[in-house]
Amino acid sequence: MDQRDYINLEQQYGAHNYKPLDVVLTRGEGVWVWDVDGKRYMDCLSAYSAVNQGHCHPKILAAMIEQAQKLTLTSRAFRNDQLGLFYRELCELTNSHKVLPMNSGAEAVETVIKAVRKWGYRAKGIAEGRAEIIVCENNFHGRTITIVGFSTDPTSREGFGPFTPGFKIIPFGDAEALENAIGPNTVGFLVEPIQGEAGVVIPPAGYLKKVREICTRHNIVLILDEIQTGLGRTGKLLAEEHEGIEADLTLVGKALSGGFYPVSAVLSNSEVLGLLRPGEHGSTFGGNPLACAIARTAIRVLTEENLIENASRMGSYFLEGLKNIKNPKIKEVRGKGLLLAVEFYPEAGGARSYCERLMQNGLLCKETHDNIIRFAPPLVIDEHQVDWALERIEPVLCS
Ligand code: IF1
Repeated sequence: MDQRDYINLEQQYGAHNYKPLDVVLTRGEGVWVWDVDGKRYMDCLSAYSAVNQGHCHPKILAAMIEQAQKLTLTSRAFRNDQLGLFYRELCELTNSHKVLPMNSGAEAVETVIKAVRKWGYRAKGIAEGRAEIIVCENNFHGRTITIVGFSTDPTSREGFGPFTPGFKIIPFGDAEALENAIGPNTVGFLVEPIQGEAGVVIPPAGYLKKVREICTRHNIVLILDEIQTGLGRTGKLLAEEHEGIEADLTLVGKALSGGFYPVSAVLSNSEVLGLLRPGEHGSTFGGNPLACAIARTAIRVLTEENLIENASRMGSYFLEGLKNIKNPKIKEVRGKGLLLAVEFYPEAGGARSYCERLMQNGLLCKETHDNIIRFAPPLVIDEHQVDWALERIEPVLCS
């Protein structure tokens, strides 16, 4: 079979809920992926920051194989010898007190919505059924009905109603808007430290610090969705560290498994998770021994291989190189660590066409919101590879 045959199979039998680039990948290693014709590309998306450790990291693979030959799934009806170790290692890494393990990022978000509502009723004394959670415009927290119900992106929500009540939407980056939106039934504020899907939107300096103070003063649970920004992507273990704050609840996923398995978690620095009682929440695969063994190695690789510090250094180097590309069609180049974006003016004709041409030059990138290209390679990237990328990005972005 050739590329077209694979594409035709997807077109014929698959729902068309994506519009992928027409590249059929068959192998990945580090920052590189290869298509079925043997052409090599640099992955500048990292599966939306799920392969921060690089494709098919050998240590995580070895951990997966070893565990898969022993025990993969017990359900939480019984205990297993990986879960407690995963809890301890993740809590020590993130300075958390409690963990609730799930599978997808959206499940972690749904979990935190349930937990913070329960906290509102049991600890804050809010009337049952009246809890309110504040979110931001242009948020992306997943694709479930509850989550898209508080999205401001028409593509994410049109045609999927009716939606879950109990959410209030405010502008991102505006701490005063948060202060003004808080009411007697507000239980939490859910926000991405940097809005990924919105196009790597970085809030004004000091925003998260102000948000932390406001939530503390009003006894509101601060929930940071670090599913994309966390685990080294922005040059810190968690993006909250850029502002020196600690969320009450933090969501992680994606790179928590290094791209080998769906693993997500709610991390708690407060009493909130302690309010959940047996039988009130769970999932078949949540906290399974295979997921835990994989995640334990995935987080160990981040620290043992200094990937967080590398993301900071290589991110600054990559950002500087992108900023040196001069083209009047470019509106802004921005980023934090290895979460970078180039935004074009609308008259440039749309970011998709640039992604198509970048693919011809050996780079796989993804446009977001029409005029923005995200550059987010695996955190293992080295200086030569950044140079390799910039040499191929420059002629395309200058055209
Ligand atoms: C798709 C976007 C990125 C996330 C944040 C929760 C989740 C995500 C900050 C949910 C997931 C993924 C979903 C994936 C593409 C990708 C994405 F384009 F959709 F918006 F990264 F920006 N919080 N983001 O970024 O985690 O349930 O997917 O494990 O839907 O195609 P999930």
